[in-house]
Amino acid sequence: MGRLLFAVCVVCAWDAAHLLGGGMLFPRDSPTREVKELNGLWSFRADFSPGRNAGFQQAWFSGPLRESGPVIDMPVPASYNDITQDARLRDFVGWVWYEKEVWIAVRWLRDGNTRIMLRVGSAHYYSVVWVNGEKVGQHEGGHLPFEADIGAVARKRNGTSCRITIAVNNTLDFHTLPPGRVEYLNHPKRYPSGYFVQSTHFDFFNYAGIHRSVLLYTTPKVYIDDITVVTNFSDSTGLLSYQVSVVGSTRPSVRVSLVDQDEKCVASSAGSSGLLKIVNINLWWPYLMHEKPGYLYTLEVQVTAEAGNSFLEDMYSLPVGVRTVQVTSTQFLINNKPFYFHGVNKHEDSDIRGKGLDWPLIVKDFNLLKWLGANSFRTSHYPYAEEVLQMCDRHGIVVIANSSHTSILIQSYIFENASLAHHLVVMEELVRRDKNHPSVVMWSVANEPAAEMPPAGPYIKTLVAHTKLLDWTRPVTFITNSNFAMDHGVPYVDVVCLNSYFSWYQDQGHLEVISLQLNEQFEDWHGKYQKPIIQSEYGADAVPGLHNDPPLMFTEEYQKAMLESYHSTFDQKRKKYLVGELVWNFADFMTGQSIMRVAGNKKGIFTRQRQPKAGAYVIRERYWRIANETGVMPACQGLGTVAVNGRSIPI
Ligand code: BDP
Repeated sequence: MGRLLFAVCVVCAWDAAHLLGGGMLFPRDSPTREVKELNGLWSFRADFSPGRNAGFQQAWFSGPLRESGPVIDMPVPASYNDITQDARLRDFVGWVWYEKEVWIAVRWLRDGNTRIMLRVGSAHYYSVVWVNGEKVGQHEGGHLPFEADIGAVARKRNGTSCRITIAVNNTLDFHTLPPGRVEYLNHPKRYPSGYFVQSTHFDFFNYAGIHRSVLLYTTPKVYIDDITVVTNFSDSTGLLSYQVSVVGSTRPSVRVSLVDQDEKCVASSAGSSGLLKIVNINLWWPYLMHEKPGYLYTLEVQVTAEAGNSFLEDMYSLPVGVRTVQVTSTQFLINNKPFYFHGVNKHEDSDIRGKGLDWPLIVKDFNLLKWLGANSFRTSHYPYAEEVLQMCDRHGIVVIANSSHTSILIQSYIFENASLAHHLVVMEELVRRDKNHPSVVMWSVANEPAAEMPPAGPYIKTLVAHTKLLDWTRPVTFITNSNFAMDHGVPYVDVVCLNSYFSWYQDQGHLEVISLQLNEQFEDWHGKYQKPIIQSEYGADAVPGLHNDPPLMFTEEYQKAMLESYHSTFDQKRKKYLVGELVWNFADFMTGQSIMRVAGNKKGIFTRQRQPKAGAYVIRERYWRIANETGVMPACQGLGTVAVNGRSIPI
């Protein structure tokens, strides 16, 4: 084991208790809860010591960070990599340290019946958290939230500010998700002593740091820990079964009411589980499938309980949508109607911020999705911010939710039990966090998991079975590369998702082979498995502004021509069993440096700055045409039309 990774494992061994037991309900204000954002500038230092563990040896958490060495300003949320001019920080591997001094309201501290929670939306990859020098917890894995109850520690210092220290390590090994490896290059004439590099076997930059919001929030001591809703309908009656889990009292009294968008209570019930019936239901529909897409009700949950001499009350409001999802051998059904995914694959990625949550970017991306006529996306290659899924719920954008597993690492190590154990935890965290989003219609347990290797079969089988146990209401899949052997793992999924790059990685420059090869791909896979298929990736790099006619690889013309060649075969197969097409990729994104990439992956139909390339207009024209053809979209939604390539396109 490399020395660097050893530093991570020593920390793990200190305290086996992980931060996350519950706490997957998104923190919201309510009459009984308060939320305080800790975003903004934090103090920051990367531990450049040779073993990367000076911070632990010298206990940097025990006093203000500025006293143990120099600090710089670091914005949160953001990846730290592109914030400075220092290439060493951009490419840093190991522990970085964040710190912020915050005030906690006296009313929070004085009320012993108030829980004070510290929540990190996500930090990549391994995090340890201290408050006033006391360790409050740790968490493995980026892209998912974790939290700690800091009430007891904060109350020890009533009346003074509170110092929050978070150490984050981005090292990836065979058993992390995604996997990677640290290579030590021991050649004294060629590399400095102790030289190592982090190899990653996935195609995006290993951005690191605190990527999503850090919050303090309160709940009463008796609190709503989790809510699960499952929905159905019969004719015009909606059915919503709910389950509320309460912590802190064995005999809580639970009341729920469902409120519509006119603020009318349409159903209510008492008890920690039950079934609500909603007459004249407004179903949740995808964008472009109904004139009112994304209809949400609010499930208001109220809990009261006696705790000692006190009477405690907690309230939480959960947005819910009523819809069903089903799969047949040839169709993907939403509310019993065939749904065709005409969408994109995305990345959480942008200039300067890296993978940091950024509201202007999120809203811009949703405007671009609508401009394209896209009704769906895949959260390639990891769980996205909760804020993004909330937008999807509200706008009716359908989501395939991915775990953080992606690798083209052809090594059986990544299928060992240690990887599987962590992968199962990630699926639990993911399903628990995202199960109530109507926009999420399918889980994907992995992306291109070297499916031609025999250990992949049982590994995928276990993951799919486990995910179905966690949530029986949604189909489960994994994303496979159509070039790899077919059998491992695929028999267990509900929908076959295929990535293929004909005339790009094979038959380079030969656009003329696409329709033959794509046809063969579809017929083989459907013939063998009799399951609906989604073309989950296809695309070509296009350097923006690079032109050649007739098309040459890397020009905008080539990307456009390649997309068009795929589309003609899609049109034949979508009459049969093809249920979706997701272009790779929505926008250009940063990757590690290699001769395969020109300052990042350029398969975006938009640039990294979200400007359309020629391919974006091809997709836009196609998606609006498909939406109009389904006949369910009311003409143009009254938004008007725009001329594209001499044609009138609705927006
Ligand atoms: C696919 C991978 C994706 C890559 C893409 C590409 O799933 O992560 O970015 O290839 O090479 O196989 O552009």
